[in-house]
Amino acid sequence: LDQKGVVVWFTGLSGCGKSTIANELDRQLSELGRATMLLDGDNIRHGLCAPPERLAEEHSAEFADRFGLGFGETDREENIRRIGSLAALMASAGLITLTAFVSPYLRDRDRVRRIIEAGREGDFIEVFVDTPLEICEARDPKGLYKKARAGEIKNFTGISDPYEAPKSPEIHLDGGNGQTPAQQAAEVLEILKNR
Ligand code: GGZ
Repeated sequence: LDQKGVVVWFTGLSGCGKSTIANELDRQLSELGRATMLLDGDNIRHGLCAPPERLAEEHSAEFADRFGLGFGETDREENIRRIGSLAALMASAGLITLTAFVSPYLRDRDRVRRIIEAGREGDFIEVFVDTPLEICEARDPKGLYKKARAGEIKNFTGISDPYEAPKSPEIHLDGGNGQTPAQQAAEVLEILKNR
């Protein structure tokens, strides 16, 4: 591949737009002929990091217990560890690797950063999609905030679970300023081009 791999790590609340922006950026990069890989809940939480309910159906209760990942602190930690390792491998193969996970804990994100930057300084680009909770909750595309408010979902980020905002992300997108996902993706693309 005639390109250098990199990990572009989107983080933010559920409904902040990170997955939409990452998908749009993926499309823009592909148009430029770049080889990319996008990791998000849609392809990761169905397989590599499937929740216990799913593994119980596919395998057994015991298997689900041992390997299933939910949304408690240690399950999120392991989720991010697996995704980080996968992203590091993909970047080392030269892919522009985009990830879109809530990844609410500073420590977990910094651990991924250290692993990726160990071999390749500057190859971890953290993108904080900073959309106010009120906006995310008003969007509520899957009705999850409503359920969380009603107590039907435990450990819901922003409602009953913490979100630790990045202190010095490489890119800080203001999700409350009316920009479209395409414009936000274009902003990230410009920064990638300049690197
Ligand atoms: C946060 C949850 C939860 C809880 C289910 N807390 O908007 P979505 O639906 O598509 O994105 C959220 C996704 C979060 O999974 P991640 O793998 O990104 O989380 S983490 O990085 O923290 O491990 C949301 C849905 O799954 N979801 N329950 N309790 N989001």
